[in-house]
Amino acid sequence: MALQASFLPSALSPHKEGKVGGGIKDSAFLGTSLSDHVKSDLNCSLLRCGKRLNASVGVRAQTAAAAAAATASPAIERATPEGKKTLRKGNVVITGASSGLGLATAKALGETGKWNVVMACRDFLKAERAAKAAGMSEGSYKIMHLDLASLESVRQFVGNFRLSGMPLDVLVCNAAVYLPTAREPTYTADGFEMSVGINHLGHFLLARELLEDLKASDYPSTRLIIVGSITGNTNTLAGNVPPKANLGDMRGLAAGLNGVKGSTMIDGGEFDGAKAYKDSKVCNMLMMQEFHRRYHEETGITFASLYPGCIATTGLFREHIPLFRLLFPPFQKYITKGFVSEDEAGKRLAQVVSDPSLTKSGVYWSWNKNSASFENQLSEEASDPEKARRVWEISEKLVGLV
Ligand code: LMG
Ligand code: NDP
Ligand code: PMR
Repeated sequence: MALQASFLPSALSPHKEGKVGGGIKDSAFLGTSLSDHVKSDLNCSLLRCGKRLNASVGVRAQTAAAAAAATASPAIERATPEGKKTLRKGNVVITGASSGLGLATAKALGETGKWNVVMACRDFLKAERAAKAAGMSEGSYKIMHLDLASLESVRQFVGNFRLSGMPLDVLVCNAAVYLPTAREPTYTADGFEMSVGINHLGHFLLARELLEDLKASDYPSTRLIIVGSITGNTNTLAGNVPPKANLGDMRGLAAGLNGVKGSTMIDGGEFDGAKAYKDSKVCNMLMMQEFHRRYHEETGITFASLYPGCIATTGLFREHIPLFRLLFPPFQKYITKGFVSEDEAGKRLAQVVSDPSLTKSGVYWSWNKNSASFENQLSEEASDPEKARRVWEISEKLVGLV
């Protein structure tokens, strides 16, 4: 409820009347104005909102009455075909926002004054300190506990988020671990190998559960974003540095990734932490496409993944040997020139969350040297529809959805 108290003033702030076009233009991010194409997309979204209202009220009914009253009535106003101006801030959940890319994105979105950021983190205190140290303003964020290494925690997070009464407009699946030096596998609470368990399976359950909430949102553009990576794409030089990603026939995944009945690796091979991470990123990119195929048309939700650039200074490399951590940033800065700062990467992800020109669904975004976004090509494996379907179907069994 504290969440609500801190976010309500902006949610209920008075609105100006205006045409849809004007309103949308005002909400453009980073000064980007709208193309006609996007305007018409957004108009469609607004109309769709009307259709979604019943569902919205259904979800809201699970929450406290006061919360429902606070959020439902402006939603009705927004849904009018005349197209009233957006009244409230957007609500975005970012997993793993206690450091690196997630934190930088939370800060970038919070600073626009247009977003309430829910930082979904496993370490509450660390997240609070990180938000303060980054200079995030008090009213712009709320920390909620989420440990992706436990499916129970994922379900609890979903329940707590719903109790808060906030609509969900954008979900960003960003958290990850990278365990390149581990000799033996470690496991999540549910017995899955840790990297795939956290990076893919935890997010898969979270995204599947929160899809209902995204569907119920009346926000003009709803999005589900998953952070992918170049290292999972074998059509690039970086993706060819061994060990390479490869899901094989997924026999290890199908057997539960627990090392009891089968392997801890998706492809059934020997444990390799660096490969497990890259495989998990392939799953992330496949998952986004499968969501797109199954739900984009019906829901209008934008499903996208991205490679934000090589953010060589983040906590992702905390488990790597000290020499690597020392040399990796200059290597990326001066040799590959793939380096990007945490701030810059945060702005990129923030664009994918809120820029009206990045509403296309089913896209894997990357940025060129001038920091301009473009639709990138995924590797053959990371864009294989049959693999996407199999990852989806096996994963829903593993996380108990079927
Ligand atoms: C693995 O080793 C381990 O097996 C695994 O357990 C895990 O730890 C994993 O990724 C972590 O590493 C892989 C091995 C790769 O990595 C290394 O040991 C290399 C360490 C190098 C560290 C890199 C950063 C430091 C670089 C130092 C440079 C000094 C910079 C100083 C800068 C100062 C500037 C002032 O093995 C290799 O490295 C072998 C090299 C493999 C190169 C792969 C290239 C393949 C190219 C294939 C081409 C394919 C073509 C694709 C075409 C695409 C076209 C679009
Ligand atoms: P960081 O390690 O800085 O951030 C990862 C975040 O994930 C941290 O906040 C961490 O929490 C959180 N996290 C880890 N495990 C869990 C868990 N079980 N439950 C909840 N949260 C968890 O790394 P980056 O910022 O670099 O990584 C962010 C994303 O960017 C990842 O998806 C990564 O794959 C991707 N990426 C990164 C690249 C890079 O060059 N750095 C390149 C391409 C993609 P805590 O703070 O508590 O440890
Ligand atoms: Mg890689 C050519 C460009 C390029 C880019 C953009 C990256 C990104 N890397 C590139 C090249 C190379 N790397 C080359 C030529 C080598 C051999 C020296 C190399 C090595 C290397 C290692 C050992 N690179 C790495 C590692 C890691 O441990 C990182 C990793 O694979 O984590 C899974 C990594 C990365 N290189 C990148 C990026 C973005 C990473 C971070 C991984 C990620 O988040 O996906």
